[in-house]
Amino acid sequence: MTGPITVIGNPVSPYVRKVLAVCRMKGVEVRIDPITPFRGDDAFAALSPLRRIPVWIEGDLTLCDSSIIVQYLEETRPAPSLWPDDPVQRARARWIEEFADTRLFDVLGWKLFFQMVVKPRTLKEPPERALIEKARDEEAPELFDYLESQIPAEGFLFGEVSIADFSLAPAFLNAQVVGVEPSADRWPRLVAWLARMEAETVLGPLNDLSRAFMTTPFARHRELLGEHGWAATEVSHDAGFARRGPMSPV
Ligand SMILES: N[C@@H](CCC(=O)N[C@@H](CS)C(=O)NCC(=O)O)C(=O)O
Repeated sequence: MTGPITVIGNPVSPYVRKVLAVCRMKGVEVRIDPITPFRGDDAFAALSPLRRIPVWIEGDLTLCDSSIIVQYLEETRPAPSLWPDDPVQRARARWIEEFADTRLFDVLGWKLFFQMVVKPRTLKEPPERALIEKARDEEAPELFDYLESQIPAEGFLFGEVSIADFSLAPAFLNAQVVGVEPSADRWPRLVAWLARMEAETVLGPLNDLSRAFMTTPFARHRELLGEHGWAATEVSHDAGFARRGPMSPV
C-alpha cells in the first residue's frame, strides 16, 4: 500500500503509545491526528464505530484496536520482530498483551485516570470516589503482585524488548499522574523494569510526549507533535466539544 499512513489518537492513551512504539521500533513513518476520542467528530465515528483510539488508516485500509494494528504491523513489516520466536513464549506474550489491554487498563486507565482526569477535565463530570479508592487500595496492588511474579530481575519480559513490554508499561504513566505507582519496597522488579522501559526503550520519549500533552492546552497539541519528532495530519477529526462513546464506562 502506498501513501501516508495516519494514526488517529492522542498519545496520552496507552493504546496509542503501544502502536507508536511499534512504529518507532519498525521504522514506520506515520502522521498523527492527536484527538481525544471523546472529542471525535462524525467522520471519526464512521472510522471508529466504538469511538475509540487508536485508528490506523493506510490507503483503503482502516483498522481499529491497538492489538489488531500491531499484529498487522508485525505481519507487513516483520523486522525487527516484536514477538518471541518460541511458540510457548509467543503465547505468553499474547496473554500479557491481553491482560494489559483489559484488566490493567480497566484499573489504571478507566478506574483511576478516567475518573480523576478525563471525567472532571474533559467531560465536566464528578469522579466516583468509591471506585477510585477500591482501585487504588485493592485492585492495583493485586495487579502489581501478579506482574512482580512475571517480570525478570534483568532485561525485559522475554529477554529482548517485545510487544508484551510495550503493552504493559504505558498505562503506568496514566496511573502515576494521578498519584498511583508501585513502591520499590514491595514491587522491586516491577519498578526496576518500568525504569528500564523509560531509560532504554522508545517508550521513554513517547512518555515525554504524553506528559507534554497532559500539561499543555489542547490547541497546542498538534505543534507539540513536531517538537517531539512526530508529524501531524493536515486534517483533524476534533469536533470541538466532548461526548461519550458507546463503550465509555458510566
Ligand atoms: N481495545 C482497544 C481499546 C482502546 C481504548 O479503549 N481507547 C480509549 C482511550 S485510552 C478510548 O478510545 N476510549 C474512548 C471510549 O471508550 O469512549 C485497543 O486496544 O485499541
